[in-house]
Amino acid sequence: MCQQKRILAIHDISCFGRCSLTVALPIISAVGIEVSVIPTALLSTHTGGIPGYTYRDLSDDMLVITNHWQSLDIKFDAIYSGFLGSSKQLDIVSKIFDTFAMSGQLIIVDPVMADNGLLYKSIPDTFPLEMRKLCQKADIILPNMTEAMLLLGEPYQKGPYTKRYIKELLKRLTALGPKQIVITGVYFDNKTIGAASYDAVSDKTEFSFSYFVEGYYPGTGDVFGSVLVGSLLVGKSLTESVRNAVDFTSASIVRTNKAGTDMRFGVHFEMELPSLIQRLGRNKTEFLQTN
Ligand code: PXL
Repeated sequence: MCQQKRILAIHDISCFGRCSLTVALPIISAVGIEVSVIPTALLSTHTGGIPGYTYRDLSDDMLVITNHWQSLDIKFDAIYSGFLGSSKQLDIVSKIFDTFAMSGQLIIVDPVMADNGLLYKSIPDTFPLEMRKLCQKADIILPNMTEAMLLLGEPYQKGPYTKRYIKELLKRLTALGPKQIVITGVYFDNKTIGAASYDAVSDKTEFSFSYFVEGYYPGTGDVFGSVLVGSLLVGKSLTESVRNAVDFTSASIVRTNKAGTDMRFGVHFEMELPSLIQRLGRNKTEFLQTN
């Protein structure tokens, strides 16, 4: 039997502001992958600079959903986790990984917890240490520079960085367990910014950059992660996938910057979807997996 590739996305729903599930769903679906979701929390907006957001923890629903799916014998080719509402949810996600584990499956953990040297408002100080344990179960982790330092338990340093510093950082992060590391927010000068990736099996480090645009755009980590995950699932290499994710995220930021809209409301990624589909969607049979 042929079955479409299926991913489980475990993130919050920020009802307004274009991040987490409201970007993961459209982006990954656009490239032909079936997306199932387990929402971790329901917020009126994300927590990145919009005051007065509401927050409902959905921990109790997470395992109930999992149990029902287990009874249906549902399988996932990949699991992609992002923003988690509490330390308790780290254990729940860990259990979800165990429940749906199967060979050949890709586990991607985006250790969403901080940016620009600071923990997000709703994240407790003890969280990074516990996030390290979840990362042990991942094949790939996607920290930004702040999250990378938190995972290593070291102080955050502002850039510009050197190639040597980033290469060492990538290698040291593989000591946590994952064989592939992608760090975002890497820059060697003030004109370009992008991502660095490392594959411990091939011992290969790659960099991918685009032009720097002034400003802080919440949700771009989720846009980046969703394109990366979609690209990997349609069969592209890690290097190609990082390139696709950098290009898509950068084009979305440029579009938003040109439009001049409130940066807190997220990036205009929607009009970039057709070019992503063209880039990834040529050979539809690639997305099918034979059970
Ligand atoms: O984009 C990361 C993210 C996801 N979910 C929520 C957030 C943030 C970043 O601020 O607040 C709720």
